[in-house]
Amino acid sequence: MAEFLSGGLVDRLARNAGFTLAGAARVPAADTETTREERSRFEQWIARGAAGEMEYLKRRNEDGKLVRSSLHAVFPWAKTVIVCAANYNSAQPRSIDPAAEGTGWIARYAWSGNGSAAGDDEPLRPSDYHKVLLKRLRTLDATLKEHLGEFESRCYVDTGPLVERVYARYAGIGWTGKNTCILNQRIGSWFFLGVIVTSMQLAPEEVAIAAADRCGSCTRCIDACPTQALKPYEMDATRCISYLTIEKRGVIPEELRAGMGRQVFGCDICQDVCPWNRKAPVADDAELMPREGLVNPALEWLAAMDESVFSRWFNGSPVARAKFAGLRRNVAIAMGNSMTGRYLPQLMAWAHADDPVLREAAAWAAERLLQTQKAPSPGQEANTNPQ
Ligand code: B12
Ligand code: SF4
Ligand code: SF4
Repeated sequence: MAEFLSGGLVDRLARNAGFTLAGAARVPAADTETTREERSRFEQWIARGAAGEMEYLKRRNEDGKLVRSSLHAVFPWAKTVIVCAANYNSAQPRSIDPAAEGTGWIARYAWSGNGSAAGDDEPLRPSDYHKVLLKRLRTLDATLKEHLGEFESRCYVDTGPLVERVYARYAGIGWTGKNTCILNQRIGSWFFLGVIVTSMQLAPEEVAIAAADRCGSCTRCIDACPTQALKPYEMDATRCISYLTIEKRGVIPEELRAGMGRQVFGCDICQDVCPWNRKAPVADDAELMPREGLVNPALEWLAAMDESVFSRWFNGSPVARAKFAGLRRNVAIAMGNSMTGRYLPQLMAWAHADDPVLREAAAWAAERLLQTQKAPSPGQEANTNPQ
């Protein structure tokens, strides 16, 4: 068995496995200044209530330590974390670009479809980055073992006992932006992260060079956030539209609804305004291809979906996490923010729905429309979407 892991080998094999970038970082000793600082950032963030109802982030082990800041406790053998990034950028418009009237916004990361599994004239089947990246991580893990011999390892996309973005920074993938995303000078921030925790030592001469913080005096993301969820390098997730539309179940606090605008699943605004994403390269990835119907989807099309159409479109897609009920609640709020009176009949119908959350959101939205609606321009037609 080889004694050390080399960054060059990781990079080469990670690219062969389908990643855009990869790096490796030593797991720092349990009680250094750096680990203490990172741990206390995470603990304070949880203690402030910034994680909202995301209970999985708050899980503690039997010693009462937060699982996500206890890599040493969970895997005492862990020496190196390999961090891999997969670009999901596409040539489609941004959420902040002018869009057809009556359209909502689904976050870019959730458009993905599998081009390699579709026939020429068939629509793309949904794909989910968790599955796509995990498969690639396992391929990388197996090929590393072919080269180096057996070692302990665990592959994770989102679910490991670590904050992936912390290790992404240690591994030189990028810097932590003021919007809290990891940014890479060459490819911006439209990428997913996946990690392999390993028992292999990184060669002594291979210290990843941490990327310099290139946010400078820019504050565009903070200024653009419609719900004031950001302070520099820190997010209050309970105010973030991504949290509200994807993770939050039940009623969305009323004071945040107007800021949600037309976002019906996730939010891209603080990345869309980022100057480092202006020239971000477009991905060439058959498993993460944008599904056209999901770019600027018509609110009427989303509202008309029943559960079986929702399943056809979103089973196996990140959008499934919001569930049918969550997406309809979000569409009702986006309709309320549209200033378009033609949604009133739909909202009135939903105001009598069985689901109390939908009823409440629809009643709020109808009331808002009555106060804010623009008169329809002559000949204005309903925007009913795609397929
Ligand atoms: C929970 C979660 C969310 C929550 C909370 C987000 C948040 N900022 O924490 C919500 C639902 C809001 C969310 C939204 C999104 N998410 Co998310 N999310 C996660 C998840 C599962 C955990 C994140 C976490 O632990 N947060 C806790 C906080 C405290 O961590 P943190 O902000 O990263 O801060 C730590 C460090 O960065 C450091 N730190 C913070 N500030 C500073 C400043 C300095 C100077 C220093 C030195 C250190 C430092 O200390 C903190 C504590 O350790 C990760 C996957 C994972 N396992 O890590 C994906 C992840 C972060 N999300 C991702 C994505 C793509 C998104 C969205 C773009 C989706 C969308 N379009 O709607 C948005 C982006 C919103 C944004 N501006 O971050 C990607 C990010 C990729 C990238 N390039 O950064 C990840 C890594 C998923 C993945 N596997 O690819 N997400
Ligand atoms: S994702 Fe949207 S709501 Fe969340 S911090 Fe960024 S701009 Fe604000
Ligand atoms: S918008 Fe500006 S401050 Fe925000 S992450 Fe990008 S460069 Fe940094």
